Amino acid sequence: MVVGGFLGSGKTTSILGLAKLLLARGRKVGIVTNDQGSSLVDTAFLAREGLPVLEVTGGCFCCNFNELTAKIEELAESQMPDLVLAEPVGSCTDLIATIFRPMDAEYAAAYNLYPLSVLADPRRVRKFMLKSESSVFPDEINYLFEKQLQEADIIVLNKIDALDPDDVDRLTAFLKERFKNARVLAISAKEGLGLEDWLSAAEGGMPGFKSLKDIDYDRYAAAEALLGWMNGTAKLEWDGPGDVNSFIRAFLEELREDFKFRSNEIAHLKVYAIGEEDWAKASVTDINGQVEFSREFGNRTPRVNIIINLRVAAEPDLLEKAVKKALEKASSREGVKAENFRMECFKPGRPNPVYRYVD
Ligand SMILES: Nc1nc2c(ncn2[C@@H]2O[C@H](COP(=O)(O)OP(=O)(O)OP(=O)(O)O)[C@@H](O)[C@H]2O)c(=O)[nH]1
Ligand SMILES: [Mg+2]
Repeated sequence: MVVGGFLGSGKTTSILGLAKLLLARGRKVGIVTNDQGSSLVDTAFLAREGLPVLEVTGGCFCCNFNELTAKIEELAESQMPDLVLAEPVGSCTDLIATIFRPMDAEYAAAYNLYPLSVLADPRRVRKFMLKSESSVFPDEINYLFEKQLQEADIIVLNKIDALDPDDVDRLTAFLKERFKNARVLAISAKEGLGLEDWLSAAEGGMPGFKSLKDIDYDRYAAAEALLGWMNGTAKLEWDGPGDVNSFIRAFLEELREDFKFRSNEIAHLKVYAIGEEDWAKASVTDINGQVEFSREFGNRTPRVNIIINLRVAAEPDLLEKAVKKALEKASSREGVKAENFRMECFKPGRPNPVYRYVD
């Protein structure tokens, strides 16, 4: 079951929700995550939940098709799962032509494919609807977002806990009207609302194999190239017990302010912190949004390791400077030493799928 959707739409949160639902029904699951770089918050987070998770790093599923199928086979052998949930990179599209059709051609005897689900963040849908002036995301990103939804069999409007019912109706009606061949569902991955209906729709459906015949790879590549990627790790040490939550909030808030000042739209800023006995995870998915914790540290602690993953419409060298500055500022304000800091900052290369089947 491939769970796609733009960066920050809630893929990892909903995969965790679906996995828990399946485990409660006595089913076995495996997960494959994916990223353009390495050091992934999502993999660490899902593994910490006790789920069998493998990752495809250094490029998207379509450009690493054989690695994806190798990881699925590895999971099949070691875990014998009933279902493998796969999270493609959030800036990736054309999954039907590059993943579904090749899988169907080569592996039909071994696996069944569930329909392609694509998650949508209400804020992103609204920006797409209104081409809102408050969005500093360029048109190319809207193009990518639209292509992701065009090939979806099931469009899943997520984060409805943050909407009033009228908005849910309005956004759902818009998505149904605009993407007529897709089934549209509304969920809250965070609160576990609507997950059962989504799973039933996926289990009861078949992929429509709606290849994007008219996708313009130059525009797609241009959209991906607008996004800068930063993956990094560091060790934080306090003299005594430190407030990890406060550090994460200060660090992410510093970055948000900086990107807002420069009008660099944020796709997703995420931090995962792990200590000896506890862990925390927090994100920012909107330039005007708040730091949202999926989990906070319960107690103070003297040291943690952190993973930082940022996806922002900015040049990699600007990202690098912004991260160093935010880390320095937040460390000095919170009285913590950041050591062993390593990061990679880059732009994804032009998408170059191993296979592309369009009829
Ligand atoms: N309010 C609300 N927040 C949510 C919901 N689902 C996810 N989020 C939050 O949205 C942010 C992004 O969630 P993720 O699950 O990491 O999103 P993702 O699509 O996997 O992100 P990438 O892997 O970076 O593309 C996190 O702060 C989540 O807690 C939801 O149903 N409601
Ligand atoms: Mg994710």
